[in-house]
Amino acid sequence: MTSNFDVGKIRQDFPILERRVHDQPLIFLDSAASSQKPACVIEAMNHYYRNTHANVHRGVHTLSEEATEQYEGARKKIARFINAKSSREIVYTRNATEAINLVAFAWGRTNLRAGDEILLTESEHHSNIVPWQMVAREVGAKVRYIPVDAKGYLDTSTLDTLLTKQTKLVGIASMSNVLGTILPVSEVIQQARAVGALVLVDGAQGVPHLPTDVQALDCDFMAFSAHKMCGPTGIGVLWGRRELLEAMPPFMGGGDMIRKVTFDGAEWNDLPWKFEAGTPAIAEAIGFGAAIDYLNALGMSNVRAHERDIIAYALERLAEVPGLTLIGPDDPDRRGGVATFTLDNIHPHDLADILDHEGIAIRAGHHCAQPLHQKLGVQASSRASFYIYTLREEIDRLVDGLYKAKTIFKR
Ligand code: C6P
Repeated sequence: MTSNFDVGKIRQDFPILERRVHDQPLIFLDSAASSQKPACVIEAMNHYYRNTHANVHRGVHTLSEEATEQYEGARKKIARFINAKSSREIVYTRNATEAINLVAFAWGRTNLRAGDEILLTESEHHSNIVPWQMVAREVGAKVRYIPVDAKGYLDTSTLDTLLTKQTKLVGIASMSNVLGTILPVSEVIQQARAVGALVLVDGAQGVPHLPTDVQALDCDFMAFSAHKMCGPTGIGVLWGRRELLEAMPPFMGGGDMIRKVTFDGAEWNDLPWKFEAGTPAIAEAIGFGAAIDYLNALGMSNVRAHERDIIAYALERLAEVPGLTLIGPDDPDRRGGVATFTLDNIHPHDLADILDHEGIAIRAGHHCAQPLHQKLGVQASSRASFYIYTLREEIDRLVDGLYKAKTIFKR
């Protein structure tokens, strides 16, 4: 690995990795669900609550001014992290899910009409399917899907027929949380542009693991969550092109999102506060800012290089296990740090339970992607997912655990 990417040193930044589970050292292979937090993020939030807590944008006293400065400072860090043109384009939400719902309802209700089409991929998370189904039902629009092939790659040859004048928005994840596939987002954006469709990128998995540049990508919206990228739960981001956000009505009404209110009506605040009704997640925004500083110090290209190494190793080691079927691409250049599989006919929940007794945390189930599982013809799967602190030795321990499960089930 590159000199400033020392996994052993990185692990020392994560207090939880010292934990034991069932008297075994913790092997945390569930970072795609939520990553662990470095001490600097925990400390930033702790410091804020001990020293600076007050509501933001409201008081003229010192604490409120300091809290506002830190809250807005984090927004600037996030803007630079994804190369947004302006921090005005960074809307704080609760998570990626809320960010997508914001677009589906604030943009969708205003701009979608009966007969319009929303084009998604078959590998989307429920968060990038259900809000669109809801708004489509409301306005009479139709949701269509770009197929995923047997290897887990997006079948872009279908775009010529699927993208039509009716397509108003394309929703695509930059990385699949099940297949691990790094999706050809640029190609999809270029083709969507040709029919005048907007593109929303679900960056919940992509932003934590890959360098992200919204201007170079030329998308219209991007949604992501802090908790999958070393930050706290309870805060996420909707990035949107300024002109689109300006034209959208607010999603929720209340304090902070208004400029003026009378008994008869209200005028909206400027961006991004127009979309941030009520007291926001202040400590969480500050924690998110600290997470961004942490990832920047590591370098996102180094993060990706490390994960490429780990997934390549995992694919190789898992393929050795008899009865194990890997789901998703076998090319580590096109796959993030997510290894999903089935093992014989052991139920993924039983497998996860056995591994838990070995101190190994994996996720089992449909991973909030039921339509994709239906397409793949499996009810549920097991998923090991990796991050900056994952060691090759942990993959070895996972493989040992899988053999143990096979012995228990006499397979
Ligand atoms: N996937 C997983 O274990 P939230 O819950 O809003 O932070 O993120 C939603 C979401 C959206 N898109 C993708 C591609 C995702 O992977 C997720 C979250 C977690 O795979 C929890 S279900």
